[in-house]
Amino acid sequence: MRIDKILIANRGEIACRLIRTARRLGIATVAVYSSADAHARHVDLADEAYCIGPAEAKKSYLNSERILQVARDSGASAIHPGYGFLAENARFAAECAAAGLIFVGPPVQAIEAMGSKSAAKQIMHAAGIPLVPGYHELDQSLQRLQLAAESIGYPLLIKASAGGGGKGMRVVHAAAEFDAALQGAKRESAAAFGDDRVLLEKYIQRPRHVEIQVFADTHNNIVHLFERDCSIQRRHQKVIEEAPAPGLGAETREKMGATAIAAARAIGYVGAGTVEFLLDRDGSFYFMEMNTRLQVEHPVTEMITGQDLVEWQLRVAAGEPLPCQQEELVITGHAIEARLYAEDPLKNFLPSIGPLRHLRLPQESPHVRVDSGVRQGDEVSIHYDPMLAKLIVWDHDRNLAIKRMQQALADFQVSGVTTNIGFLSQVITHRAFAAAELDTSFIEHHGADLFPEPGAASDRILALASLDLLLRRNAEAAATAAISTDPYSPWHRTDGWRLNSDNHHVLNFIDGLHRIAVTVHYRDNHYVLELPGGRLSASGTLDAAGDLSADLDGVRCRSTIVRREEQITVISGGHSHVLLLDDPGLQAGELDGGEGRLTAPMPGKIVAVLVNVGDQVKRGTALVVMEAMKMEHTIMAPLDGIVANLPFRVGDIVDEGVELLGFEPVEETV
Ligand code: MV4
Repeated sequence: MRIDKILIANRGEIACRLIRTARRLGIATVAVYSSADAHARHVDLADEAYCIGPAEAKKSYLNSERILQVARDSGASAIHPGYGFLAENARFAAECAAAGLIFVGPPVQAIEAMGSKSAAKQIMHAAGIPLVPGYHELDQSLQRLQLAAESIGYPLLIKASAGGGGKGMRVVHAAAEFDAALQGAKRESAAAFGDDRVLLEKYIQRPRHVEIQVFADTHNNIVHLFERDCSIQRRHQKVIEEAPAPGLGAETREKMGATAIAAARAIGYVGAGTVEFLLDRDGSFYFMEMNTRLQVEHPVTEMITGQDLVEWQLRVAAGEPLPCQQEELVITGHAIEARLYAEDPLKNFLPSIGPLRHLRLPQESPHVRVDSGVRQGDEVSIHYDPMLAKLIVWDHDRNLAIKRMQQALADFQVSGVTTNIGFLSQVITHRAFAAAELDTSFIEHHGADLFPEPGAASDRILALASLDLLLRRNAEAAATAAISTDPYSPWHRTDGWRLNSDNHHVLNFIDGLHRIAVTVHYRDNHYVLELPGGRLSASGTLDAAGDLSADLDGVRCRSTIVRREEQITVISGGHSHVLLLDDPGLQAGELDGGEGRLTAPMPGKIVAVLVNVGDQVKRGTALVVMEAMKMEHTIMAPLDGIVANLPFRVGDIVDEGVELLGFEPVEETV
């Protein structure tokens, strides 16, 4: 049955991704959104969009009744659930079918069969799929479980039958611990799932998580599209995924693929599915679970096979045969995916909620793909998973792909929320990752290397922030001069030029709890910065996008500095560091010497006094005009402020460096 219009029952990056393929295939798209997503990217990308409820997922993206209503109202003939939300909800799939809609996913009974992890294992066991040696039977008597434990041997795992994703798992290292561990596991499982049944398994120590992408159509064809290694996880959340699995031999790949196809066939599967295995270090692999949805990490499979898995889904859902046969599928190169999150690795990965004040994505190419659901200015809210985007890279081999990822992470710029970009960079550049020493405890094992202390701002960070400030001030001054009545006024100079003196500025930053003063000395075509670690010569240019190309003591580097009021975020090399500027006078205009005084840059005569003591003036107001070197120079308010005193009258002669008027900045009124 042809699909002319499809409803995307999801949000964020996956909704955008699904729309992209549907549009390419000429299928009209219907987006649904919660009130919190009214301005979200997926709403703009779709041909039409319907609000389905408030931010709370239960009342919007999980509101199947409302979603089906939109399908009717919009005339959609199919629904794609994406992943998460209703993607593996058998009842929703049944409701779609009952409403005469194509549910882009597996048959209802396949979703049901794989929904219970223990039931899934029993089905797979019956189909001859290798399981971890263990006990999955209904007899839960202590005697029977003790007997099973003895035959499995130690260490063994006690798992909650109703559990999944690692919940309710206990490792037992010796027989003496078994009874107590069993009681504890049953108590936990009853509390968490209302079901205290357990299963026992041989404990596979430091396994890898390797999963096979399978695809089945409605004409009994099933293929696999090779494997993905997803061992780099934190608390059962995938962090880095890659394809193919490093070091997986052709024979194991062949066997694992055939096993995954057999698993799919055993449950009459249709559509995109993923069979997850535990891979032991001796090359044995064991069925863990089967996911009946398109996985978050599907892009790495697309990058090494050149296939669009969403196109496959839509074709299969429309009754077409698989686009490829097994022999036509080959692995080309290596792909890696990193999941970029608004979360703070140094606060136990607490979600970082707030506005995306600055967002710049890496340039896409045949080597770099960015699946993102957000745009600059969006708000990362508490309502949904704080994943910002998936960064996927491809190259001819794994080492080259790692380098691509390193660079892409460095080019991914975010300010306004804390992200895990620095953490991801640490993982991807870790020696053990490069050596493909992968297993599910990688992050736990190498944690000390992956969470660098939030060090004080380096001299480099301080130099970049200082240089950015100075260059922006030059640009502002030049712009002011360009519109000034006396553009050549020395007041517009920002090169620190002063008669017979090495003028300098002090920039005060706040870094965490520390105040850091950077003294800036002006030289002909560069600055000399006095930093905590010593002197540094600095020069640079700002491009139209606001990127800084700096030369620090002859070392060139690019960075982006994002300013928001006092806050300065220095983004460089995939890491970002936030400083606060503690020099309001430098926000705009010129308070000479850093002591907050308006002094005469050279000897001259006062020719006009335009304000009175006590006047409250806005930034840029003309205050006093002096004549020097046969030119008039207008002194303007560098900030909103109050004229505190006027020591001179028209006709007075003033020396260089004399304070021309007392000026007290006040909080700028917006
Ligand atoms: C295991 C195991 C070791 N031995 N089973 C974690 C959640 C669920 N996917 C199954 N899990 C495991 N089952 C045996 N017999 C180790 C894990 C495991 C794990 C598996 C895959 C990916 C990440 C993991 C993290 C911790 C533990």
